[in-house]
Amino acid sequence: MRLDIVTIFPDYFAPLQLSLIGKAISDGLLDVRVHDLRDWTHDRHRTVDDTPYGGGAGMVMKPEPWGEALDELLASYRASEADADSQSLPAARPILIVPSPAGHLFSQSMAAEFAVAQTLAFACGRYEGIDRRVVEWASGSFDVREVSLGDYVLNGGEVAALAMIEAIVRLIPGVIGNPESLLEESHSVGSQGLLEYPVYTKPALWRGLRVPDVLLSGHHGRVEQWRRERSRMITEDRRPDLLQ
Ligand code: JFB
Repeated sequence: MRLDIVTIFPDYFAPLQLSLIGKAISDGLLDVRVHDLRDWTHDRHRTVDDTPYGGGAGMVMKPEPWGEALDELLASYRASEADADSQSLPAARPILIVPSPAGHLFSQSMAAEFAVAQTLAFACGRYEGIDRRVVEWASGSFDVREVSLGDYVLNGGEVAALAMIEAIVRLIPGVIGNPESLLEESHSVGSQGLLEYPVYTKPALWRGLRVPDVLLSGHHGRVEQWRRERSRMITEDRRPDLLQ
């Protein structure tokens, strides 16, 4: 997968070099390119924002640097399309994810959909957001998806993009050592809409707290039943909406 990120804060994405995602990059499963939006400004102050038409508080991201940044991504995609081309396949439209508090709610099924994309880009806004015409224009060349991480307010798209990228990349085949573990997780297809059961490891007695006996019994059937029960109890308590 090729993953491009456009932001005025490239440093936010330094953690992508770590752990599982860093390994996916060094294994060649993932090609991440982080771009500074200010590289596509032309004034002395590298200005990316301006006052909103119609008035109101805050600033809005100017369309011109975004237009030039996305033009350059598209040109770079075309330059590396030799790949799909050599198999005489039409290149799929690149996906442009625009984190937004007004977006569709991000979900595990979206992560799974994005994980099979060949080309993903993130447009991380700041201030009060990006001039609307950028998304309008980009829709001519990209499959544009405006997505929200959740119902709370962030200062920009960067933290949302990082979370989405982690959820997406761990689903790319080969990124996670044991793919069976993916199926049992909360919110995965195999979880049957339940949250995960509690987990324990050694020692069996710690600070006066014992691991439930059933988990030490070696009785696989009873372990399974206990885990299902606990999953259901926890889901009923914390996320009754998932049981509907
Ligand atoms: C995403 C952003 C802002 C307007 C602008 C760009 N779940 C989420 N909450 N907030 C964001 C998000 C996601 N995804 C988010 C992009 C931008 C917030 N801002 C700041 C906050 C409120 N209204 C600018």
